[in-house]
Amino acid sequence: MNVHAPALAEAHHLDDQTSAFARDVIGDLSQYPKRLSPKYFYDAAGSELFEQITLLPEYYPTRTELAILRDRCRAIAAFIPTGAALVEFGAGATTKVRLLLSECSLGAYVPVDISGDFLKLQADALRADFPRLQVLPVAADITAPFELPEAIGAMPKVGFFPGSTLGNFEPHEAYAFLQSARDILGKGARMVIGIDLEKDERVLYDAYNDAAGVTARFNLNVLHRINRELGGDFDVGAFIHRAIYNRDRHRIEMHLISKKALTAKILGRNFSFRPGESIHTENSYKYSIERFTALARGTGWTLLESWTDSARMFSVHALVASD
Ligand code: AVI
Repeated sequence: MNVHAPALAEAHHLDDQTSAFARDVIGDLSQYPKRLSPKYFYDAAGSELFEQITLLPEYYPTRTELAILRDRCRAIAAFIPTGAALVEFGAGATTKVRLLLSECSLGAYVPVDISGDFLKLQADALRADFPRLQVLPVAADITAPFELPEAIGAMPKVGFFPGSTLGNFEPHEAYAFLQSARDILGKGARMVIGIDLEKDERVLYDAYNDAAGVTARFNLNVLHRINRELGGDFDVGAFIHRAIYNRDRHRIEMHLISKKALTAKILGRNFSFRPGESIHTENSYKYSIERFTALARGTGWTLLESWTDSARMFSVHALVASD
């Protein structure tokens, strides 16, 4: 379907961000199979649900990565040159970077995130705890090129991309992101990146099908968000959360499945669902260290060192831009 964003925005008095959301939702629900982009999970309610996910007993990635960063912070800090600018892509909560800050002598910390308000709050909290640290937030979409602050021009640059967010990118998007990060950081750049690893399928399944149902609420929240922000009339109770491991494609897939035949109206358009029909809402790719190394190499990065936990659940990698 051809979606004319300006006309849509004007007719419904939408601001820029909401009209981009409207355009993507209408376009993606007009496809077959239907889909929605995982970037729309993270409104205030979705971000709060994601914070709850990171604390779930079944969701191992966050606590495992934190343990690696805590246990290996000396070695990771040794990889970050003194006086470097640490550029965090998609800076959420600052828990992870704080582990590095206490070990490194940085010239500046540059958190980059699309949510300017959230970024400002995080930056103020960091300045209060690390008064000598120069914190220079940049409000930008990390999947598109952006400018770094002039003040860090002369400093060595180190990218920081924890959380295995790269796993939510399609392989071609992951490739483009790594290439673009290298261009943004420039010659001699370094990067510290967290990547979730392939493992026992049961462990993966449970991590995305928690017993308390928080991941289900996180997934369903995107329909509530469409109702809230786009005046949609989704019968959210008629959908169920489904997460499966797709072994051939090395990814967890999240879907919302319609329990019955129904129609949802969004901005004057009707979307019909058959019983059992899916909206594919997220992929979370799991890598082997070999496959990640090959991806990094193909995008102009050389792997210098990898750190994992003893069960090899999660990995953190030190990359250097190849000349
Ligand atoms: C943010 N991202 C790395 C999470 C993941 O595991 O793919 C998002 C998530 N989806 C369901 N649970 C967590």
